Amino acid sequence: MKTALITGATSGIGKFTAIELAKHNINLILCGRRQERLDELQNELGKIVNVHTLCFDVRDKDKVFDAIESLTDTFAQIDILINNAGNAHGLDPIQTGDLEDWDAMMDINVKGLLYVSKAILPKMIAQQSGHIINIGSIAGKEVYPNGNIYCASKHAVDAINKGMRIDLNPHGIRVGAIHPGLVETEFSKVRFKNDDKRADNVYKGYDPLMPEDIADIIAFVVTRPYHVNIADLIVLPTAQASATVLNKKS
Ligand code: NDP
Ligand code: 8X3
Repeated sequence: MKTALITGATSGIGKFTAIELAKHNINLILCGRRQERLDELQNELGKIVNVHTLCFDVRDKDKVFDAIESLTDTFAQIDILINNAGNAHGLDPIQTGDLEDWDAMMDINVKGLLYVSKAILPKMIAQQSGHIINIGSIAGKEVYPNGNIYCASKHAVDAINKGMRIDLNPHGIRVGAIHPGLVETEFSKVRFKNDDKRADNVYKGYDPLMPEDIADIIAFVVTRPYHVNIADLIVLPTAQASATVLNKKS
């Protein structure tokens, strides 16, 4: 049985990926900052597969390395890494953007992804196998008004994904990214700092992607035969044609 480590498993895409991978008999290491949510998921999915939880903030370098080093026995080997933890913080023009929002996006979406990957890579290199899926965004392929730093962070993920694939090529490690468009999760609630009305409005007037849609695609990607690596995938709701073109009815 394979083991997958999923960052950002407490909500949205990460949570539904955990549920989907359990259905495929993949053991799980679930990560996030909200321990009670990790516990709930462990109770539910632990009936199907082995589940271990790690509670840490991806921004905290020491905690990241301690958490990965603490893995023993059945959880010592990590076959699949889903680098999913991340969020947008704010949606402001660059001239009025909040420095704390900028720090959060660069520290979580870029540096956090790097710390987790750096901690896990020695295991995959020793195994001479592994599969890394980096969750980017349409914001990593295009830039939209007021998206500035979030888009920069996701463009960085796009570049890191490509760089990882090149550098890890001699070690037999598969690397690929999935770049979703609009997915209805807690994403907009975080971006708009718990302004629920503004957040809900993002997903009104069309059918957005649901986290289950991305989870389903991740399960497809990780269950391909070893010689198949899905390297780069953009997934949009049908109503969305690009980062800025959305067929919204209201
Ligand atoms: P959610 O807000 O629902 O989930 C975000 C997850 O990231 C949570 O589990 C959260 O866990 C975790 N997370 C956030 N900050 C940290 C941190 N500092 N340390 C550890 N974990 C953290 O959003 P989504 O599911 O939508 O987002 C998942 C990924 O998908 C992100 O990388 C996002 O950029 C990307 N994405 C989302 C899209 C969308 O429209 N929703 C579209 C394209 C990409 P906790 O708070 O418990 O730590
Ligand atoms: C999330 C999608 O369009 O809000 O990455 O940037 S978007």
